[in-house]
Amino acid sequence: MSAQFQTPLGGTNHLTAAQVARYHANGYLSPVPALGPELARETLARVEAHEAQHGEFPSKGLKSHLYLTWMDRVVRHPAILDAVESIVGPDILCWSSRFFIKDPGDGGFVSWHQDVTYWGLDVSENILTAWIALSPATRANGVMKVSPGTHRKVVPHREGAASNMLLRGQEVAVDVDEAGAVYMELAAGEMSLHHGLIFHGSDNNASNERRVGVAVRYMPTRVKPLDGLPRDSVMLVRGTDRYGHFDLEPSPACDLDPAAVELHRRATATYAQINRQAVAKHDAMVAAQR
Ligand SMILES: O=C(O)CCC(=O)C(=O)O
Repeated sequence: MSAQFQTPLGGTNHLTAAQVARYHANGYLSPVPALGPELARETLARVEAHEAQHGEFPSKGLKSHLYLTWMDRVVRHPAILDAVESIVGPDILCWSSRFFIKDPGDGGFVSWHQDVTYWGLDVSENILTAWIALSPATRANGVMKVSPGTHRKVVPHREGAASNMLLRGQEVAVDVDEAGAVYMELAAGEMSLHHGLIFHGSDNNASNERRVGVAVRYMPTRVKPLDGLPRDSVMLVRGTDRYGHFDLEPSPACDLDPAAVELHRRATATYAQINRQAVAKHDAMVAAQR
């Protein structure tokens, strides 16, 4: 718990029972207060300063919280963790994080997909993403869309088109109710929460502004990795890990600390192997459901 943390509204950022019920019924909840406008602005400035100095983030900034203190602060932010705790309980792991940056005219889009199918984790578990807007996320700049209620079962995926921003370009191989899609517009500093199995994606950025968001993946400590995969690592961001299913990652001592950079290199290389092997397991899971 974070008794000392005050949201801009005062108090903590835990969800109400009605919000939690809505999340479970629909598979998402949006908008939810997160970093607030000032910290969002400051974090965006740090993202852009980092890009100016080092170029594009490797692997879309996967797990940059392992070597950047200001991203560690984002994934551990009490307002975010309060809301996440309302859904996953008090013992919380950050499994991963990554940037989703769309520049005007870059053509980047995200096809409809389910997240957890490629992560090597037990898909029946309560695994969610907090998608945090560092700049406003609008219909014009390619805000994230969800298909409500699609979080109850795993569906087959195929690997999709080139300007797809996903690591494997994957997309669901079933029809999606586009007309029923909900576009989760956010102000900078707000977030949406989405279930690991909900169908979601986003259109290209047709505006003149950059859309910058960071997706942080959280889960309870009890979640098990699928059998037979390389051992994965995660960060304990709240509570206690009584299970030991994963190696625990430390916070970086300083930005680009060499030990943290090396840990990040190893963690992302392990994830690349898990991701490849999880595809076959996903196909088996879908077949078992039929
Ligand atoms: O940022 C987007 O447009 C899509 C994000 C996404 O697919 C995710 O968070 O899993």
